[in-house]
Amino acid sequence: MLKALIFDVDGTLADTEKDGHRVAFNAAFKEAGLDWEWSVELYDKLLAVTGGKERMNYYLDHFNTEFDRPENLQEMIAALHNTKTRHYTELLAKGAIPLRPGVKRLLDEARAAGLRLAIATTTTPENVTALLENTLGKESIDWFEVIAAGDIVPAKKPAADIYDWALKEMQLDAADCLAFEDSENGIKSSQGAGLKTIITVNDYTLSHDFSGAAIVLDNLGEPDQAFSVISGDGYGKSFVDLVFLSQLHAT
Ligand code: XBP
Ligand code: MG
Repeated sequence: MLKALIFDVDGTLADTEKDGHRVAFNAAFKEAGLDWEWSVELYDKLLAVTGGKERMNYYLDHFNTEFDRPENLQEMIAALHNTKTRHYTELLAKGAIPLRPGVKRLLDEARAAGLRLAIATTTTPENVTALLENTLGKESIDWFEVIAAGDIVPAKKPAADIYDWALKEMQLDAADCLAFEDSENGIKSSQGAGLKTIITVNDYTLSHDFSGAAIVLDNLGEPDQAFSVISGDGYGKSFVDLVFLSQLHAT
């Protein structure tokens, strides 16, 4: 029986990477007097690694090997990450990033039907709160029974740990839930936890491998704005609602 929906945040609830996280990283680098600049193209490559601190390390290891590393590199990265979080949450407070099509409608429908809701993301908890507050209002934080985020588990996506953690907190079997993701690292994580997964792609994840997804869509769709099916059976539907999710879940 379908009892709960578990959502990724970045790329799934909102298109946060290109105009949100990337911009905030660059602002943090500038503020620290660094000449690091993450272009849209470079950021595509850096998205291979989830988590902001992990992404900065990956950048230095593979794209800026000539950087003269200080002895306390991890402290420096942690400080940069704090500054980045400040810039990111400020961007969200300005309303810079809207929710993706169908997200609010589906959350409303799920709540009205008594489905349980959770979040499983690699992003920092403050970022989740800021996104929810600035798009759905302060009270929306409480719509989610569990917000599994950031460093709560040591191994970030593609490891299954964050989904395993959320399922354990909710005392639910993976078979009674559906996950919503936008990326290859995301679906590896959700499928690793045994979750059937619905994918909504974005510009950065269009070419990812989504083998095994319940369905791959361009977005969740709205009654007046049909989704496009990229792969899978859309059952003749034009937007994702609970009837459609029940069909996907049962198949
Ligand atoms: C999201 C991420 C995050 C954000 C930055 O991955 O990779 O790292 O880019 O967040 P997913 P922090 O959507 O698969 O969870 O800087 O707060 O770590
Ligand atoms: Mg994502």
